[in-house]
Amino acid sequence: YPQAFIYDLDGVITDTAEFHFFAWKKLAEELGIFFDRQFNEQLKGISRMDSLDRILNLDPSIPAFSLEEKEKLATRKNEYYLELIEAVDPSHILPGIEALLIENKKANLKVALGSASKNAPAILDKLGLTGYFDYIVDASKVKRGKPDPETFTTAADALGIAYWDCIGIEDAAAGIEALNKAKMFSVGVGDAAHLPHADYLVGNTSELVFEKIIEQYQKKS
Ligand code: G16
Ligand code: MG
Repeated sequence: YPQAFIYDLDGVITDTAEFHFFAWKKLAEELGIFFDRQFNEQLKGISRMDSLDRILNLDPSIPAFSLEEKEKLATRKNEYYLELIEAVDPSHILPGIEALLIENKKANLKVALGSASKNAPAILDKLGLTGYFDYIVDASKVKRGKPDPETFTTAADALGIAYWDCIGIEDAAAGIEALNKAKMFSVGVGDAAHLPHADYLVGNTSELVFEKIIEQYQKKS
């Protein structure tokens, strides 16, 4: 039987992925760089600086920025992002998520957050979900972001739970890769084209049903 559930934040607990997209798009357009939703899939779960690098790489004619300039650009994106998330409240919790958290607690399982976002603790607070979490991993706690497994192994280590006793839920390819590398059971939210390596895949968060996830986990182990 599993011992812990580790949740990704953006795209799993709430749809801040959409706000990241708008904030990056605004910054990119100011630099004369244009990108679409398909490219945006590559930014999901990726750290702020790595996301900026990927966007700047889209246009070979963009001059090389110094680290200081890049930090300014990343800060500007975060300012746009903070404006957009100001309105986040409990109505922004994705369907099925709070019910799943309640089931986790009923089953006496540990619950952790494994997010690449520096804003993760503030967003959990705005959603009113902080009380469910035994441990929160955000960008400040890890050296190597997803797809490196460190985000998830840091959470399991803090909880004192073996990696194979953990179930992780992710909407990003980089996150599924991180979970698989950590030898955790990976639950993907999205479509098979983006998340071909998930151990168990659901189309959206309302399909995240506790018993079904446990059943799939037990089939694999
Ligand atoms: C999230 C998003 C990424 C974002 C990253 C860093 O990760 O998916 O798009 O770039 O956090 O966010 P911030 O700029 O707030 O530090 P996750 O892991 O919660 O999906
Ligand atoms: Mg995500």
